Parts: sequence; C-alpha cells; structure tokens
Amino acid sequence: MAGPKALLWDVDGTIAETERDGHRVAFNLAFEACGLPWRWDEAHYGRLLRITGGRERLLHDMRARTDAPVLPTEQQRLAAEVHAKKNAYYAQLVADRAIPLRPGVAELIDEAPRRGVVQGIATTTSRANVEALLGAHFGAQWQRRFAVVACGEDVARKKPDPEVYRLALRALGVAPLEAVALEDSPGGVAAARAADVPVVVTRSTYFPRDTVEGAIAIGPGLHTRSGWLPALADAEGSDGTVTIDDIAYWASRMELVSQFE
Ligand code: XBP
Ligand code: MG
Repeated sequence: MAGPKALLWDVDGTIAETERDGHRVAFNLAFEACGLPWRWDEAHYGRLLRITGGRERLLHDMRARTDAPVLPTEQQRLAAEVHAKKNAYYAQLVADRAIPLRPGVAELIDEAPRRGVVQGIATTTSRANVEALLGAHFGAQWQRRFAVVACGEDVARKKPDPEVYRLALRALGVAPLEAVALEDSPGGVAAARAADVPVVVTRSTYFPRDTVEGAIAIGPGLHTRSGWLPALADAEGSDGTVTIDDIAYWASRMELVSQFE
C-alpha cells in the first residue's frame, strides 16, 4: 500500500501531554517568581487552551483580570517576562523527564525512516520548548529525525491558521495530500485541514471529547490499534501500536470522519 511521504507532528498534546503537568505548572511557577498571585488550576487552564500560544493565552487571561496592568504596553511587557520565565521552568521540567512521551509515539517516529517516510514538526509552541522536550527524549541528535521543525516563532499567525503547516510542507517539498498530520486539538485539526493536509487525531487529556470534523481517523492514541474510527480491520485483540501501514490505510480511504459528542 502506498503510504504518506511525510508525517507532520504536532507537539503539545500529541507527542506528549505537556499542557497540564508541563506548561501549566511552569506558568504557575513563573507567576510566583514574578510575585504575581495568579495560579491556573487544571480546569481554568483547559478553558484557556482554546487560545493558542502561551503568551497570547496569558494576555487573554490578563484582560479578564482586575488585578492585571491596564495599559496594553504594560500587559505586553509583563506577558513577555512571565512567558520567558515559564519557558525556562518548562525546560527544567522536561529535562527532569517529568513529561513522558505519549505511548506509541516513539515507535512511530522510529518506524517512519525505515519506511522512507520523512518527518516534520508543525507546532505553535516556542522552539526552545520543542528542543527541550525532544532533546530530553531522543538525545542531542533529535533533530536528525525531523527534516523540518516549524515552530511558533516561524509564523505570523499561530494555529488554527494553516501557516505553520504550509511552511512545513514547503520545506519538505511535499504536496498537502502526500502528508499526514498528527494532531490532538480542534485548533490543530483546523490548521492542518485549512492547509489541505489529511489529519489523524489522537485524543488528549484536554481534548477528550471535543468535536472534531474532517479528520481521516480519530482514536485514543498511537499506543493501541483498538478504538479507532475508521476501525482497523485486524485490531481485535491487537495490543500493537499504530503503524505507518495503518496511517496509509486511513489515508487511502480518505473518508472524512466527523465526531460529535
Ligand atoms: C500548543 C500551544 C502552545 C503551548 C505552550 O498548541 O498552544 O501555546 O500551550 O507553548 P499546539 P508556548 O499543540 O496546537 O501546537 O508557551 O511556547 O506558546
Ligand atoms: Mg496539540
């Protein structure tokens, strides 16, 4: 079966569950370090996640607070300061291996080059965060696995805008339909779809039941071949991980799945 030429990986929520125990915790440490009384609990952070970009998320939250600076320039300055500290704490957390890869991710990343599939990163997170996470799990040579690493700093507009996907496709020299994106969030799916890239959705902690429209497959994670829509034919009793052949199968069907709950 002719498979995809390229896999484009989202990072936060897809490669690892970085948000609840990573970015959120790091933001709270940064608030404390900056002498701010703000703390984001899990539920509040979940609501804030519809704003992509950590700095943008913080600015959005500040606008709803009575104890935040009023002047937009002051808000911007404070957001930049907190965000830089947050990323430093985040780097420390991932260096300590506090955030594991999602199961099944390493297997697929390892299989892809053996099958002649190139890989890229297409994320709205900061480059430093990608380097910290992937360096912690794949070592100093982690970049060899990815022919392009497109991050938040590389685009004018973050997801759900398709810019980061278009950038990654251009760098890889592949057409949208020759690639498959791996995503977890509605915003990420919208970004890939707007770039005409078929998307496989692995449900994550913060987006377990969100409406997803137009993916080529939706499932619980790459660790299992069970529980996917469209179902994998021989998944019954399989405890194997999702493979390039499975992704090729979904891509060849190109049946757009909508999931409403
Ligand atoms: C990820 C994000 C990022 C991270 C935090 O979205 O929205 O903002 O939450 O990283 P996606 P930064 O998974 O769709 O790429 O603080 O570096 O923005
Ligand atoms: Mg994500």
